[in-house]
Amino acid sequence: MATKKAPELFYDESRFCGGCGHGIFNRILAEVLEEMDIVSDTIICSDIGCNHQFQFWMNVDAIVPPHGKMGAALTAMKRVRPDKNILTIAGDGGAYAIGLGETTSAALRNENVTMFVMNNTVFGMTGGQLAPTTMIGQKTASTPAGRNFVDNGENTDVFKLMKGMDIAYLARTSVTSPANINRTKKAVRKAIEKQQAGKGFSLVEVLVPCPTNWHMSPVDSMKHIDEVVSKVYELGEVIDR
Ligand SMILES: Cc1ncc(C[n+]2csc(CCOP(=O)(O)OP(=O)(O)O)c2C)c(N)n1
Ligand code: SF4
Repeated sequence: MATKKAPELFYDESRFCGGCGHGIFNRILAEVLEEMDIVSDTIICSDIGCNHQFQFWMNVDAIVPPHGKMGAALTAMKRVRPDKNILTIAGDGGAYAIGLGETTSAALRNENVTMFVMNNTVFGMTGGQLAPTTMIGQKTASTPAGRNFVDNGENTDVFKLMKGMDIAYLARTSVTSPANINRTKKAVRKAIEKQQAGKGFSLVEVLVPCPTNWHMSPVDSMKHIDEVVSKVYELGEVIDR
């Protein structure tokens, strides 16, 4: 069987935990950047979180702003360098908790930038605490008995807020099968093309596994996304203008 060559912009091996979804997304993004031939015309703004490590093995221009401030940082980057593709890879904690104001403000202004948000339903890097996306009943390091509505509030589906906004593209995908990886790849490309066409803000949320903090095997983590997480966070394109 022919093996697909790794993207050339990888110069080292990833150090994510085995089965982590961030690694799959790194590969997807690297393939899209190479296929579109835009590696040197792209700057990736990375949030603090496990995902930020891509800079240690991907040969791309990157900036890491303070945690959660990607919406503001992307805005500044695009206004200073409108000639560049300005993207972020962020976690759901960074984009939707501490960064909810920056994320939604950039969307409300329809800034011409692109956000890729990895939703693993926890704060991964800091040990698996409750995130806005943690589902009702889900056990985390800070909710060992499971999230409950009275103490922790409803889980946040940011798409409910964003679907009424005047933005260019909003989609949710996953990485649990070759078909879902292909859908993610198409959504990533489409989001970047929206920016290139000057259409405004795009956000692709990707449901990814965090086997370490979910205390599951990589295989069970993928099943968990298909059987549980994607029932709460529905997959699909919500806005495409
Ligand atoms: C201002 C600030 N507050 C808190 C932290 C601690 N911190 C680092 S990463 C992180 C959360 C990461 O979770 P997420 O964004 O979901 O990304 P993941 O690690 O799951 O990919 C937090 C709270 C920080 N670095 N800076
Ligand atoms: S802690 Fe979770 S999100 Fe972080 S690298 Fe490990 S599996 Fe990935």
